[in-house]
Amino acid sequence: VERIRNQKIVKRIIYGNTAIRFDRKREADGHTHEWTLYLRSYDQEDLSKFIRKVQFKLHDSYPNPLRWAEQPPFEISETGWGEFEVQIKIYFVDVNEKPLTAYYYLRLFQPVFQLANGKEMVVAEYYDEIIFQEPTLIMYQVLTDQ
Ligand code: SLL
Repeated sequence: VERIRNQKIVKRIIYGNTAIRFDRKREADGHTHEWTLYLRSYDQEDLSKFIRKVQFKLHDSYPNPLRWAEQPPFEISETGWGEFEVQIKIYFVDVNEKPLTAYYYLRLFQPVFQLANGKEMVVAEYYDEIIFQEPTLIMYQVLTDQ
């Protein structure tokens, strides 16, 4: 595989989640919140230029804990009652670039923000950087728009 020597390209990303509480706990399964978990660019870039798909591994209490997002927005929505650690695996456009694994703690209760309509929403986010050290030629091209 051809790689570009002495090149390092950094992409700034955010992973996070929003959550909204139900009016009352759902009797059937005890769920209390609807949430959305996402990966996005810190710089409003189109991540699909270099990311092929994102795998979110949820808590084992979920049926089919492996969830996929194959195009932007790279996000999934679910309901639940508890907070837990999510494994986020990022696959790149060039399969020769090894997938990247990140960990994120999904939050349902804090921090709470007041919406304009008087409702409350939890928004939790984490900043990170993807560093491409000596990227493959294909990755270099898509990362630099060439
Ligand atoms: C942990 N905090 O990290 C604990 C458990 C479990 C979250 C969190 C619902 C799953 C379902 C749900 O919210 N699970 O009913 O399908 O180990």
